[in-house]
Amino acid sequence: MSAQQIYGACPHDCPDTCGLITEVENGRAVKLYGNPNHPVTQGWLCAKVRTYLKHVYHPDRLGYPLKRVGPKGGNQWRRITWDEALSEIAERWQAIISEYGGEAILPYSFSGTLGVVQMSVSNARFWNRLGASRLERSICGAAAKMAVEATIGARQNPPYADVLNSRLILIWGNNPVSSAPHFMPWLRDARKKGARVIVIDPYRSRTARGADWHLAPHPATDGALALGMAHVIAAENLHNENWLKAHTVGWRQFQALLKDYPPERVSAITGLSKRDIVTLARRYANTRPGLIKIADGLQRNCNGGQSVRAIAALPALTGQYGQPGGGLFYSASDAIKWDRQVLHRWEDCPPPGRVVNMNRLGAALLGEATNPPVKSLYVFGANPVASAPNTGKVIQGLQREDLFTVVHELFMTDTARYADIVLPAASQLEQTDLHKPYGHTHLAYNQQAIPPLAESKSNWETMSLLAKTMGFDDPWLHQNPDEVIEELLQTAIAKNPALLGVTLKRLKTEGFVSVEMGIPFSDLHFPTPSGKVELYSQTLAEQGLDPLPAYLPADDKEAVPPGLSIKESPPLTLLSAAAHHFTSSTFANQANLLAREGKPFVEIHPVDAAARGIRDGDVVVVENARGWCRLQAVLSDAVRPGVLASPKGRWLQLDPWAENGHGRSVNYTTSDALGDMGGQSTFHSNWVWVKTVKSEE
Ligand SMILES: Nc1nc2c(c(=O)[nH]1)N[C@H]1C(S)=C(S)[C@@H](COP(=O)(O)OP(=O)(O)OC[C@H]3O[C@@H](n4cnc5c(=O)[nH]c(N)nc54)[C@H](O)[C@@H]3O)O[C@H]1N2
Ligand SMILES: Nc1nc2c(c(=O)[nH]1)N[C@H]1C(S)=C(S)[C@@H](COP(=O)(O)OP(=O)(O)OC[C@H]3O[C@@H](n4cnc5c(=O)[nH]c(N)nc54)[C@H](O)[C@@H]3O)O[C@H]1N2
Ligand code: SF4
Ligand SMILES: [Mo]
Repeated sequence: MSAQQIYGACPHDCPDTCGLITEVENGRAVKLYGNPNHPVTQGWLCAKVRTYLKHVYHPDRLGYPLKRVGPKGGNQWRRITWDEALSEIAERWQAIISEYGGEAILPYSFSGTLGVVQMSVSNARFWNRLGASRLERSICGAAAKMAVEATIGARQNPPYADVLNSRLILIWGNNPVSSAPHFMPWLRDARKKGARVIVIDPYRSRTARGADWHLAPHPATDGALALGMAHVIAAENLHNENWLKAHTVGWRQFQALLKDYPPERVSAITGLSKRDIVTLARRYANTRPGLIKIADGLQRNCNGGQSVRAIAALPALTGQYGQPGGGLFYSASDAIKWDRQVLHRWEDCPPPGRVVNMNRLGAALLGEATNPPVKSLYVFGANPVASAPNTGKVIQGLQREDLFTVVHELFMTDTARYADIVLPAASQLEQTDLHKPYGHTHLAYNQQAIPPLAESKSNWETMSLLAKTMGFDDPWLHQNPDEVIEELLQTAIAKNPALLGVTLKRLKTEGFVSVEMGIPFSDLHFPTPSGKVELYSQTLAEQGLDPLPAYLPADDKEAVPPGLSIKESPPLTLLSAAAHHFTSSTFANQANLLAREGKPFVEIHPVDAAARGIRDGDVVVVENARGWCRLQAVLSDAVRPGVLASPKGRWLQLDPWAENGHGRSVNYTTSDALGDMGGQSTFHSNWVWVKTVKSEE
C-alpha cells in the first residue's frame, strides 16, 4: 500500500508557519517534509522540524494521565485514568470556586502551538465560561504590539517577496537566520539584486555574520539610536516634510524632541561612534526604498515599547510607509482578524475575571494575586519553569502545598514535574487545526495525520471534557475542530473581503490558502484614531505614557545583590535570545538537536573574561540578586565588552551541573519586572555578575 500524504502546518512559535506534508502508512507517520507548493516553505524545513518524527515518536512522550504520589517536584507518579483525572480536577475546582470564586483558578498557556483551535480558542472559551482569571499574554511581543499599533495602527507586514524591491534592509534586533529562516532566501535574492543589509544587534548573531555591516550598540539603547538617526536626517534635510505634514500627527513635537539627540550624545549612550551614527542615518535616508525589519528580541527590555516607537518613526520621516520595498516589517498578526465573540464567547459567560500578568507568575503564586489568591493553576502549551522569568520565584510558588496544579503536556517538562496531575497531550500530527501565521498571510489547515498516541488528547478535546465534567453543556464548548474553524472563517469573511474564497473545503484539499494583502498602508490610511502615523500619540498620553518616544535608559537595580556597589563592581548585561536548534524550551530535550547546541554556554568578551580570570571552557557561575546558574564560558568577540549572551530554552532537569537533581538555567537570573508598555517581559534587561567555579570538567 502506498503512503497517504496529509497536509499540515508547523504549529511552533515562528513567523514562517511552514506547510508540512506527512506520509502515513498503517496509521504511522513514516515521513515528514516541507510542502513544495507552499510559497514561504518552498519544500524545505528548518533544522528543528526536519526531524519532527523524532519529536512525535520520542520515547519520553507522555502516554497516560498521572497523579503525584511523592512531594511536589519529586517526580513520583501513579498512572490514573482520564475519568479519575477529570473527576479529581472538577472536584477540586468546585471546592475552590465555592470558597474563593472562579478567579482563584489561573489558566497559563502560550506558545506550544500557535493553532487557532488548539490555542486561541482553547485558552478562551472554557476559561471564560468558568469565570477563571485571565492571563495577560505579555511574555513575548506585547510592548511592540502596543507601540506599533499606537504609531501606525496595526501590525501588518509586506510579503516576504517584497524585500526584492528593497535596496536597503535594516535588520534591527532580529535574527531571522534562526527565528524566521524562510525570510533568508528572499534576503539573499535581494542582495543579488544589489540590496545592502545592515544588522543592528549588540550580539553578532548568525544574521549579523552575513550582513554587509553590523552595528553593535549597547543593549536597550535602540530608542536613542533611532532618534539620533532621525536627528541627522532632519538636520541634513533628508526627511520628507510634505509627507510628514500630510500623513503624520505630531511632527513638530517630534522634531522638537530630536534636538536632544545629537550624534555626540547618542554616541555616548549607544557606544557607537559619531561617524557610524551619521553614516547609518544617511544610508537609511538615501538608499530607497529601505525596509526596517524588527522582531521581538529588541523590545524585551524595560524601555522596549518606546524603542519600537522611535524606530517606527523612521519610515514616516522618510515618507516610506506604503511603498514597495519600504516601511516597517514587524508582524502580520493584525492582517487577518477573528471575531472576538466567536473566539471568546464573552456574551455567553459570567463577567470577565481579573487579569494576571504571565511574567509575574511566581509573584502571583506567592501572594501578589490576592482577593482571591491563586489556588489552582492549569498549564498547557507552555513551560513556565523553563521559559518564564525569575525561575526561583516560579518554583517557590509551584511548591505551595495548597496550590492545585494541572499540566497538560507532551513531555515531563520542568513545569510538569511540579504538577499534582499531569495530562498527556497530542502532538500536531495527532490533531486538527487552522493556522494564521504571524509572518505572512497564507492560512494553513493542519489535518490530523495519525490517531493520538496512547491516551494523549488535544487541548480542545480536553477543554470539552473538562467542560462536560464541570457540567457546562453550551454547544460552543463541544464543537469539533472543523465546526470551530468554519464559524471563525464565516464571521471573519463577513468583515474582510480579502478572505472571500477561503473555505474549509479548499483549506482541506489544498493545505493552505493564500490571502493576498499586498503592501500594507499603500493607500496611506493608517488605522490609528487620526488615520495618520502618530508620532505623537494621544492614546498613549491618556494611558499615562509618554506620547513621544523619548529615550529612557534601561536598568535592572533589582538585580544588584545587597551591599554590592555597582561602581566598584559593574554588572554585565546578559542577553538570552533564541537558540538556533530549539523553539523556546520546545525541542530542548531532543538528543539530535541538543547535541547540536552543545552544553549550556555563555559567550563573554575576552576583556571581561580576563578581568575575572575566566578561561575559555571554564564553568562559570552567572548570578544576581534573583538567582544563579552554571554555564560554560565561551570567550568570544561576538559580544561587546559588558555584554554576555546565552541562548534561551534549556531544561533545568538536563543541566549538566545539576546538584541533588536540581538543575538551573539562565532564567534563574532574568527579571520579572514589567516593561514600559503592554506589561512586557524584560528578559534582556538583566544585570549579572560572573565568576569561575572550581570544576572537575
Ligand atoms: N530557532 C528559534 N526560532 C525561534 C525561537 C527560538 O527560540 N528558536 N523563538 C520564537 C519566538 S518565541 C520569538 S518571539 C521569535 C523572536 O524572534 P527574534 O526577535 O528574531 O529573536 P530573538 O533571538 O529573541 O532576538 C533577536 C535578536 O535581538 C537581539 N537583542 C537583544 N536585546 C537587544 C537590544 O536591546 N537591542 C537590539 N538591537 N537587539 C537586541 C538579540 O541579540 C538577538 O540576536 O523567534 C521565534 N523563532
Ligand atoms: N531567557 C529568556 N526566556 C524567554 C525568552 C527570552 O528571550 N529569554 N523569550 C520568551 C518568549 S519570546 C516566549 S514566546 C516564551 C515561550 O514560552 P512557552 O510558551 O512556555 O514555550 P515553551 O517553553 O516552548 O513551552 C511550550 C510547551 O508546550 C508544549 N506543547 C506543544 N504543543 C502542545 C499542545 O498542542 N498541547 C499542549 N498541552 N502542550 C503542547 C511543549 O511540549 C512545550 O513544553 O519564552 C520566553 N522565555
Ligand atoms: S519552526 Fe519555523 S521554519 Fe521551522 S518548520 Fe516550523 S514554521 Fe518552518
Ligand atoms: Mo516569543
